[in-house]
Amino acid sequence: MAMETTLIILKPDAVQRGLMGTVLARFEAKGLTVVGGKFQMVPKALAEKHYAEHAGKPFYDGLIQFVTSSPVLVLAIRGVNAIAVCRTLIGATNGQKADPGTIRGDFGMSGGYNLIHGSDSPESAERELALWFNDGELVDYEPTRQAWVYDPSDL
Ligand code: D4T
Repeated sequence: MAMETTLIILKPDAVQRGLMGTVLARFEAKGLTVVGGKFQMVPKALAEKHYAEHAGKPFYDGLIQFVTSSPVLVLAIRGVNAIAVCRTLIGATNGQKADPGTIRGDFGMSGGYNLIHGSDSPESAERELALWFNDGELVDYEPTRQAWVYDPSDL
C-alpha cells in the first residue's frame, strides 16, 4: 500500500459558510495528516491551469469565476491511499446526489458550489501539488498518533 499525498482545496463556499474547521476535522479524525496548507485568493491564471481539463465546457467560466471570487484553504494531505480515501470522504460532485456521511452529502446542495476539491488520481495529485505548492512548502513529519492509526503491515 502506498503512502500518498493529495491536494485538497476548501473552496470559497466552504470558507464563506464557516465550514473550514468542520471539514478539516473530518480528515484529521480519519487519521490523515496535513503536511501543507495555505489560505489565499486564487489568481485567475492558477485557476485556469488547475481546471485546464474543463476549458471549453459550459460550466468552465462560472467555475473560474467561483474559485477566484473569495479565499480558499489549500491543503496537502497525506496517508496510505490518501487520494482515493479523500475522494471517498468528499463524495459525488453534486451535493444533492452525494451519499450522506460524505462532506458534500452532508453539507452541500449544489454541483458548482460543491465545497471542496480533491485530486482524482496519483497523476493529478502530482500535477496539482506542484501547481499549488512551491518546493520546500510541504512538511515531512510523522505524527506521533500514526502508530495507532495504521497496522504496521499497512505501511
Ligand atoms: P473537483 O475536481 O473540484 O474535485 O470536483 P469533481 O472531481 O468532483 O468534479 P469534476 O472534476 O467533474 O468538476 C470540476 C468542478 O467543476 C464544477 N462543475 C462540474 C460544475 O460546476 N458543473 C458541472 O456540471 C460539473 C461536472 C464542480 C467541480
